[in-house]
This record gives sequence, structure tokens and C-alpha cells, in this order.
Amino acid sequence: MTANQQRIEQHIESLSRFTATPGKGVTRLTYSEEDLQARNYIKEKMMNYGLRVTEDGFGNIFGKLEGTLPDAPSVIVGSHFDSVPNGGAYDGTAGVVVGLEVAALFKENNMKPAYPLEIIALVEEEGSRFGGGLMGSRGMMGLLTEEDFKKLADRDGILAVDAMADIWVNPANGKKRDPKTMKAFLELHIEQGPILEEKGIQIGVVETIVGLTQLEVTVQGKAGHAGTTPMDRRSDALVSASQIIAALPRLATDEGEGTVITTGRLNVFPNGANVIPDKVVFTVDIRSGKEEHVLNVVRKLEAFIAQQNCHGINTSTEQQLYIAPKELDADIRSLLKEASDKLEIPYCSINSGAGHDAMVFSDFTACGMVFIPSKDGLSHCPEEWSDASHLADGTDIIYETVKRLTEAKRL
Ligand code: HGY
Ligand code: MN
Ligand code: MN
Repeated sequence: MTANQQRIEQHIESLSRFTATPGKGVTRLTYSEEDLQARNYIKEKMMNYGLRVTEDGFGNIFGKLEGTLPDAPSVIVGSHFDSVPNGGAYDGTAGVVVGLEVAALFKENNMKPAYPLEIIALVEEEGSRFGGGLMGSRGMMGLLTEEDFKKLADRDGILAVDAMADIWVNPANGKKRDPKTMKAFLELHIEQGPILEEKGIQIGVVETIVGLTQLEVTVQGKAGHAGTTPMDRRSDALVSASQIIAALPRLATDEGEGTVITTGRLNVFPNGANVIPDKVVFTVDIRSGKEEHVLNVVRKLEAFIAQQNCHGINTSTEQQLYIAPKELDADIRSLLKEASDKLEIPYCSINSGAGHDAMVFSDFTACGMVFIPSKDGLSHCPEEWSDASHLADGTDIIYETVKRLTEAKRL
């Protein structure tokens, strides 16, 4: 039995409806009403497919099919189910849906794996609500301390622990996952770029994932009246922030080798048309396949920002996330390629310019990723779309690989 494309399409369609911005893409922020709707849907399907459902203290969802080997580590399949604001229906969700479909295939084929199969739906990979990103996977692996987690709040000042209580996720549930309970982690994800579509190949086996850092820069100036404050007596935080942001692209192009830099979020205070801004807070997202380029850009950026500290302007920079480039597990990559060959599904090797939970897990267990094409290379926007037949192909490859990884003989 192979993947049921219609069931996959149904899951994608159903989950896409759990959005705070209907008609304007998927906005599903962590611990929101939309999170709860998606959470209930995912848990219901996990139970339908015979999995034992649990949630950890961050609200990550797990569906487990026990294996025949006692106390054996799990083969885990999944991705995240939060989104960026006005994002697409496939980013993260596709990987959760593939996990659900693999579980359905195990049930339909009455599989009795030696090693347990776990399907996982992770929270706050995007960091859209609480900043940073990769929160669910970092929390699972003990990279986010309880103290730091309790400090997390959204831009309205709502604490993560309060928001999760509002949707009945229990923060007292176990948080840290023992890596010894994890045999492997497999994630299908949309490519979010143009390469596979341009090549006309429906499967990419991911070799490496870029390193990335996310900074939050605060520029503090002095509020004043737009009409009565002479130009030579202003400490305009927005002018200073604009000079910094305008200099960013050059920092990336000077590094070269695909280094990229982005300011995606900017908040102006007090944000009045006739008020000289006294504070600006903005993000800087820096990525490269080589860690040295990320570090060089951070160093140059901090030096440039320091030059702004004059005429009443004070700046500060907070690192919200840092993760080095990751090479995914060679054995898992081989298994994925062998499965593609066995199923006669064309594939190529590809590197990821996007960050993924697999880059967190890869320091603790063997990880593999499969990409499928993104139409016009678009993602993080309502136009994001992938072909369900590619999702079905990707599911078949993951299913074949999971069958081999859950067999008793593979140690
Ligand atoms: O930002 C990323 O690369 C991912 O979509 N969180
Ligand atoms: Mn994303
Ligand atoms: Mn994603």
C-alpha cells in the first residue's frame, strides 16, 4: 500500500483552515486558538491511526506506535505546525501530514515494527510569536532552560506559559527528551526555493542546512515634536535604524558564497506621524552555508552599529538564536536515496537555505530531510503551494525508509 494522495490533500486542506487570517494565507501562532484547532485535529488523526498521543511541557505533540523490542529508541517523523504571519499551507504542515500518512500506512499494512514509530508535531519553529525560533525542538533537547522559557513573552507582553495554559497545554508535562530514546528523525519539508522546480525533479535529499543567527537590534533616541524640533537637535531613532538597515545587504554580498541577510520585522515607538521616533526595534537574520561568513557578518554589523552611538543615539543588540551549519546523517541520506531508487522516483541532492528543526535534532540523533518543489519557489506567503503528488512520492520514500529503520536487524 502506498501513500493515499487524497487523504494527504484532505489533511493539508483541513489544517490550512486553522488560520487567524482566512483568505490571506495561514497565520497560526503558537498557543493561539488556531494552534488549538490544529492541535486537536492532529491528535484526533494520530488516535485514528492507532498512535498513543502525548504532549510535552512545551506543547509538542507525539503519537507513538510501540515496537516489539523492549525500551528501544524511536524512529521519529514530523515537522512543525506553527506558521509565519500570512504564511502558506505547506511550510511545516506538509511534514506533519506526511508523518500522519506514514502512521496511517503502518496501520493499514498492519505493521509491527521492532523499533517504535513516533509522529511529532513541533511548536514555535518559526519564532513568529515568541522570537528566536526552533523553540519546540530546542526545548525538547534541553537547549532552552526552564528559566529562559518562563521569560518568553509575545509583543503584547503575554507570557508563553500563560498562553499555553489558555489552550490547556500543561507546562508541568515532561520537557527534556532523553536522546537515547531517539533512533532517528526524518522530516519532509517544502524546498521554499526554486531549485527542484527548475530542475523538474520532485525529490531533493538534503545534504546540509545553513547556519543562521537572529539578532534583535534596539536603537534608542529621543522623542520630540516633529514641528518644533530643529534638525540639528534631534536624536531620531528611525533615521539611525534606517542607516543601519540600508548597510546590511552589502555586508552579505561582501561575504559572498550565498550569504544572506534580512530585516523582516521592525517596530517604531511611539509610532506617531508627528513624533520623532525615540525607539526602533528590528530583527536581523543572517545565514550562510559556512559558519565563518555568519560570524564575519555579525562582527562587521556590530562594529557598524557601534558607530551610530552618538548625538544621543544608543544601540544594543540581542542574539535570539544561533545555530551552526549542519550536515545531515550520511546513512540516513543513503537510505533515502536507496528508497527513491527502489521506488523509481527521481531525486537530486540539495542544500537547505532555510532553517529546520532537523538542524537542532542532528546534534542528538541521526537526521534526514526530504524536500519537494515549491511552486515558483515561493514560501512564507499565501501563494505557497506544492503538488500533492509530490507529497505522496515523498511520503512513500519516508515510509520505505522508516520501515527499514524500524526493522530489528538495523542497528
Ligand atoms: O526561517 C526559516 O528558515 C524557517 O522557515 N523557520
Ligand atoms: Mn518557515
Ligand atoms: Mn518550516
